Parts: sequence; structure tokens; C-alpha cells
Amino acid sequence: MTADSSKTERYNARAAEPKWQKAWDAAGIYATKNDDPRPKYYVLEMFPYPSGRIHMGHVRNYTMGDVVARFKRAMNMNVLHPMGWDAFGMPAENAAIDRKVHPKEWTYANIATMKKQLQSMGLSLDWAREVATCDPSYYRHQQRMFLDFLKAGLVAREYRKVNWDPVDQTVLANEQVIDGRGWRSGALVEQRDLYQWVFKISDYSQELLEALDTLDRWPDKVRLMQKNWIGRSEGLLVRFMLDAATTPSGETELEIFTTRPDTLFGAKFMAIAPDHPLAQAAAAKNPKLAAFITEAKHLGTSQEAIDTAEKMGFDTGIRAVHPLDPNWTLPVYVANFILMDYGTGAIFGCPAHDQRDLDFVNKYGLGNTPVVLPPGQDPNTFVVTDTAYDGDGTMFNSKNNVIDLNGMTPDKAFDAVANLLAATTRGNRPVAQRQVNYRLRDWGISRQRYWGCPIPVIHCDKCGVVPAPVDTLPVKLPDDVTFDKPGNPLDRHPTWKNVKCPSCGGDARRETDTMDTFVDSSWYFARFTDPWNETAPTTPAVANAWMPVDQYIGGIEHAILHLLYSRFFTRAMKKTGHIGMDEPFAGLFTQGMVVHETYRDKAGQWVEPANVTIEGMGDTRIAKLTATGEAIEIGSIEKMSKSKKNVVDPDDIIESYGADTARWFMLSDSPPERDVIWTEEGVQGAWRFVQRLWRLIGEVADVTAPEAKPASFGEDSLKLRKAAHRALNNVSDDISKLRFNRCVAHIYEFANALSDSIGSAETAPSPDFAWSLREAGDILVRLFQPMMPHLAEECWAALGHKTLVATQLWPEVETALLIESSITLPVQVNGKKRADVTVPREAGKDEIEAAVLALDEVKRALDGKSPKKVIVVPQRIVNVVV
Ligand code: ANZ
Ligand code: ZN
Repeated sequence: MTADSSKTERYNARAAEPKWQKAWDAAGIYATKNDDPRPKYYVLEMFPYPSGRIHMGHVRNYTMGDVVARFKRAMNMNVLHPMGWDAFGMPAENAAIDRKVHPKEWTYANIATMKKQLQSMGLSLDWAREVATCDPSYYRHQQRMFLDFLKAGLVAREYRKVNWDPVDQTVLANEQVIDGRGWRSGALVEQRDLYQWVFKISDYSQELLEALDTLDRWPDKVRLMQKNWIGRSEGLLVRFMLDAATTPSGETELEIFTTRPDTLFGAKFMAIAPDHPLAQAAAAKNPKLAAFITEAKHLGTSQEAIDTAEKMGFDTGIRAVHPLDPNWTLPVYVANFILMDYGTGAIFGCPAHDQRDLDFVNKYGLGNTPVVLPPGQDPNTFVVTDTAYDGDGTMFNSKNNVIDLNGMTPDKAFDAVANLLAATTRGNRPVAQRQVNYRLRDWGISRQRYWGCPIPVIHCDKCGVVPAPVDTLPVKLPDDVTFDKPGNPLDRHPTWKNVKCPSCGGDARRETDTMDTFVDSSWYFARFTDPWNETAPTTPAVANAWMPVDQYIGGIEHAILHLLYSRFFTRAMKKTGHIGMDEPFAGLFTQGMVVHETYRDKAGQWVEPANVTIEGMGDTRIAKLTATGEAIEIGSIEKMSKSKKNVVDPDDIIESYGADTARWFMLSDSPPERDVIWTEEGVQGAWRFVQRLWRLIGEVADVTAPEAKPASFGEDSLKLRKAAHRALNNVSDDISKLRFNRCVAHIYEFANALSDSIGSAETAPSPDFAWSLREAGDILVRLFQPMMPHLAEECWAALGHKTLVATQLWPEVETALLIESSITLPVQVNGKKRADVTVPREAGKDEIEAAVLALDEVKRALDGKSPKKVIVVPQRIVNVVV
């Protein structure tokens, strides 16, 4: 068979892609109906922040979701695959400050650009359901839910620490504090306590923890990260009496939280948070201590800042009495690594068994006494110097006339101490009580910023906090705001905040805090189920029919906060009647990043890949600046980022190669959970494969085949049909498991088989072979349709079909064709495995025996003799007895 030259024309993605996008649009095939009776499937990719342009990470994420959506549609399911915009946030305000464009204008312009880019990718999205979280038609419902949550006791106002910039007189977000200083003013940041709105997520700590076990289609690592974040620990609250002679009047005791009461005999000091009341009391008469406390507060409020700072302490002079020994006192330090909002904001330090405590005593010369002996160590010689021992072992050095812990395991000792101190009273109260603590804090949602969802409450001097009446929602952001001064534009707006109190009618003020943007993204998946409902956030019956999301896909960077907040929010929505389930995401997949080589010029400046020409291959590759020929240094492979300029613009790729090539390459190179290295060579390889498929289908299209399926097939036909159905079976299996790179490999293999078949065919193929070729062509196109939808349509049309391949059902696999024609059996000689033998599946005992005796390994073992016996266990094993 020879290829018809008219079909060897190049596939022109630039012409074909927009054409098919229009055809899909015109046919409305991605618009999903809520009353479709077929089984539902909800696939969702994390929606983008409209930063300006899409990046390769988006391309990867959305391609994967699109493959799933297209596959499930072909499985005859009613697929929901929506898209929207996580559109509030600081970058819009920064743009307003830097470039004098209004956040709203900037955001909507970015949405328009990015929507066009996404559309050019050929994603099968239901754009009729598009939402932008910055739109009053979205955030009004969020305000309504805030009020519902408030009524249900899920919202509170709490004193919370914020980063305060004393020069700009404004609250800073954690990311605006750089090395302890305000990002604009450069002033040392202070911690301030402000009333903040919080969601009571901590009421759900235990439930959020336990339900992780039910999320069996989530990656284990994400579940573990959430578990650690919730941070359940079982410990003991212990009251230490204070030595009156050393203690400011009014203070008598210090309560601490510990998870290791077993180590009490190793205690060397007490430490309290800088804002612990006892620290404040002690500082009142001690200016040096007061200065230390002020200094410690400059760390800012982020956990990271606190964890990485050098451990520092200040001896208050106060002495605490050891609860197991009235004659033993411990110095009380104020220390920068103790947090006020965990446990009681106070600890006893046991340096031998806690690294932070050890670092601390080594700095202040307080020494250490080990009390847990690691297995195999000698109690007379074991010492701790720089590394604390936090493992299991046997208690020692832990005995006095009150209690003897020696020889116990730490667990046993924990119980012994807990029981004794719980039964001991001081001032009529037990010295200790057991307590379960969670690291998870309530979710502070107040932000002192403009570009966010206004918190719908009103402050009245007479009535206090009054909810905005529901019929006044949305509380809309004013458009006329200024960004010329630091601080919250809503605060200094001349009129916006002045309102009448809904309760007493007197003068009152609107809340000027807006919500954390994580609130916006905690329920958008529910909104997509019925974005047309103007009177309520959801239509519960509809939301319950669609939810949970069957497959959620996004980056691992959202493994903790976004997912945890969404899990909480779903529960809160359930409590307030907006939805009927606890868990929003039944299946979760976290895709890897897109990485790329980095390039630097002679001056050490980063250079964009687009300006670099690579010559040579492998180790001899060299890079040159395309414009001047200047030598460029090829650096390490890193996550694509603007700072290293190692970004490739999806638009450029789509423009030069087409969206299908970009999609194919994204899926092909590595398992989807791993990073993918973007290379020009790789993209070119994908592009060549696109062209090859186009030629191959062109050759199939040239074949005239009978309409009806032939009654029997010759050997060549069967071989091809087996390859087709094997590929079909494998791709189906791997797509449903999101193993896209393996799907790609199966399609390559099948394309090779098809191409071999065509090559070996007669000039005038038999009817059954022609039919098989056609069948193979049809299957091939439908197999790659989810990955390369435009090329698939073009090929489908070339094959003479009048339908859209995007609407075709998945081909049915003929299972009879999957049965392998040969079988491989292990061969033993005297019970020891020596070789394998491959025989036709239907081979009889004699045929198998002959094949086995012909094996070199067996001949060698027989050494010219004939075997005593050959035992053939059909389909299992062959044993030769010599
Ligand atoms: C004595 C001790 C001995 C501790 C030892 C540990 C090891 P998790 O597991 O995270 O709950 N701690 C308690 N409150 C703290 C606070 N507000 N700021 C900083 N650290 C605090 O950790 C509990 C342990 O963290 C507690 O147990 C306490 O130190 C410390 F060998 O008490 B431990
Ligand atoms: Zn009032």
C-alpha cells in the first residue's frame, strides 16, 4: 500500500484547533445539565488566581482534568467540569499601588486574558458555570453563609496577634514581613493584639482528624500532612507552685502543658511565652526584661519565623517548685520559642530529651540530666551533649521518696506521674489533669485589606456587633477607593463605613475587615453545582446530587490549608443547611510541577529559554544567546519561576506547535504525580508524533473497507485487532487510574503496530484486513481524543465520520482478543528453577515437553541422558526429573 500524497500534508494545528473549538461550542457539547439522568461524575481542577497569564503548571493541571472529563463523558456519564477564578487577593491591590490601576479593572482584564488562553487549550469546560469570587453575585452568598455560621456559633471574635507596622500604621500579612521588617517601611514589625473574626474550625479538630481515614482516594502523604497540621497530642496540665519570695505579688502558680510528664526528673528550667501574664507581671518591675519581651515580639507572628529564630531567654528571677519534690526549685525564663496560643503558653524544659530545650540550656549553661536510657546503653556512662534523645527506652535517674519511675517504659511512667499528680491536691485542686491538645487553631479570617469579601457586620456603640440584615446583602465593596496611603482603603473611605444601626437606628460603622481569600475557595466547588441560584449559595438537592467532587486535581502546595478549610467549610455548610455531606472531595490527586533548565549570561543574569539556542546533544550541549551568539551557561533544573526566568509561555508553545502537542507532552514524559522537565526536544518529539498520527490515519482513510464486520479474520487481521483491543483495554485501565504517561506509552505502541500492519499489507488488502484497519483507526482516534481532542476531530473527519469524536462513546473491548496466544511457564530441573519456556497457549503436554527438552539449560542438566520424568502442570509449571 502506498500513501496517498494528498494525505501526507502536514497537520495544521493553528487552523484546526480554533475550528474544532468553534464546532464544540456551536454544538454545546460541554454544557452540563443538572437534570441529566445518567450517572454523575464531577471532576474539578483547583481554580486559578487571575494573575495575568496562565503558566505551564496550569496547562499540566487542566490537561489532566480534561482527560478525565473527556474519558468519563465517553463512558456515558453526566460530567461536571467547571472553571472559575479565585479572584480576590493582595496582588490586585499591589497592582493598584504600583501601577495605579483599580484592583477590579486589573482582575477582570486578567480574567479575560486567561480565559482566552484556557479556551485555546481546547479544554472541555462548561463555561456557563464560570464564577469569579470577586463578583458580588458570588460573594453575596458567602456573606450570607458568614451570617448563618455566626448564628450557628461557628464564628467568633477573638483577640489575635497581628503584625503591626509602626511606621505605616497598618497591619501586615505574614508575607509582608521580611526578616522581621515591614516590606514597605522597613520598620521593625511589632505584634499587636486586635479583635479578629475567626471560624471555629478547632471545634472540628477531632472530627477532621478521624474522617481522614475515610478518604481512601487521597494520597497518603496529604492525609499525613493534614494529620500533623491538626496535631493531636495527649498530655498533662501541671500546676507548678511559685516560690513566694521570688514572685511578683498576686502570682502564686504556673500551669504548663506537657506531653512528657515522664521526664519530670530531668527538668532544668521553666519557660513562658513573652506575652504570658506572668512575664508581663515580672516585666513591670524589670525594664531589662520588658526590653527583652519587646525584642522577642519583633519576630512577627508566623510559625516559620518562630521556628527558625535563635533560641533566646531571659531569667525572670522567679523560682518554681518541682511538683514531685518541694525542696527542688527551677528558674523561670521568658523564652522566644514559647507560643502563647498553644497549651498554656508555659513549659517545663527537659533538655536531655527535647532538642529545643537542649539548645537552650547549652546556651545558658543550665546542664541536663537524662532520665530515659536508650536501649543497649550503660546508665553509668550515657550522656547527652548536643543531640537530645527523644526515643523510647527505660526510665532511670527518676526516683525519690514520693515516686519511683526507674525501670519503667516512658509510657508507664507517664501514667504513673499523671495518676499521682491527679490525686495530689494543692489549694483544693488537683496538681495535674490529663488534656488532649490540638495544634489546629481557629481560623482567623479578618484581613485589613480592600480587595476581599466584606465581612457583613455593623458595629454600634449601643448594640455592639450587629449582623447586616440578610436583605441588605451583598455588602458591596465601594469602587471609589484610594491606594496612595498605607493601610486599609475601606477604613479611610469617607462615607462607606457610615451606616445606621439595623437594631437601634443610631449611627453605626461597618466592619472594614474583609475575609481571608481562603474563604472564597472553600465552597466554590459547591457553587458550581448551581451557579444560577440568585437567592441562596446552593440549591441543596442539586449540590447533594453532584457532590462530593469525584476527582479533585491540584498542586501539593494546597495539601494543608485549602483542603482543610474546605473540609471544615463543608461541615459548616451542612450544619447551616446548605449541603448534605461532610467531605467535599472523594478523590484527590496532586500533580507534580513543571520544571525547566536555567540559563545565565556572562554577567550572571538569568536568561529566558525563549532567547536561548541549544546546540548539540547530551553532554555536548551548549547554549548561546540567540540574538548575539554569546555563550550562555546551562544551570540546574528548577521549578519554572519568574525569578529565574526559566519559564516557557504556554501561548508561545500553542502558537508554534498547537495545544494538542503541549497537552501530549505534558502527559507523556513522567508520571503525573512527579515533576515533568519541559524541554524543547520533548515538545518537538510530541509534535512529530502528532504529525505521524495524522499521516497514519490518512493512510487508513485511503482504505476502502466493507461496512459489515467480516465473519472471520485472517492472521494479519487478528494480529492487528489484538493490538487495538489490547491498547484499548490498557488505556481504559490507566486513564481511570490517572496514569496518563502509561496511556501515552500504550498509544505509541499501538500506533507502531498499526503502522507495521499497513507497511506489510498487500496493495489490495482483503476485506477482513481492510475492515480491521478501519477498526484500528477508529479505536486509535478515540483513544487519543481525551489527550489531543483537536487532532482527534480532524482525524475522525478524515476517516469519513460526520459526528464529533468528542461525543462518541468509548469503544467496547472484545475480551476474546485480549487472551494472549502464547504462555510462559517456569521450568524446574529436580525442583530448582532453571529456565522459562514460551509455548502456544493451547499447546498440549507433548508439545510443551518437546519445547522444554530443547532448552539449552535443560540439555545441560541432562548431560546427554534422557529424563526420568517430565511433569507438566498445565498453565503453571514444568518439572524435569533427572
Ligand atoms: C516537657 C517535655 C519534655 C516536652 C520532653 C517535650 C519533650 P506537642 O507534641 O506539639 O503537643 N510545649 C508545650 N506548650 C508549648 C508552647 N506553648 N510553646 C512551645 N512549646 C510548648 O508538644 C508538646 C510539648 O511541646 C510539650 O511537652 C512542651 O514540652 C512543649 F522531653 O514538656 B514538653
Ligand atoms: Zn444599635
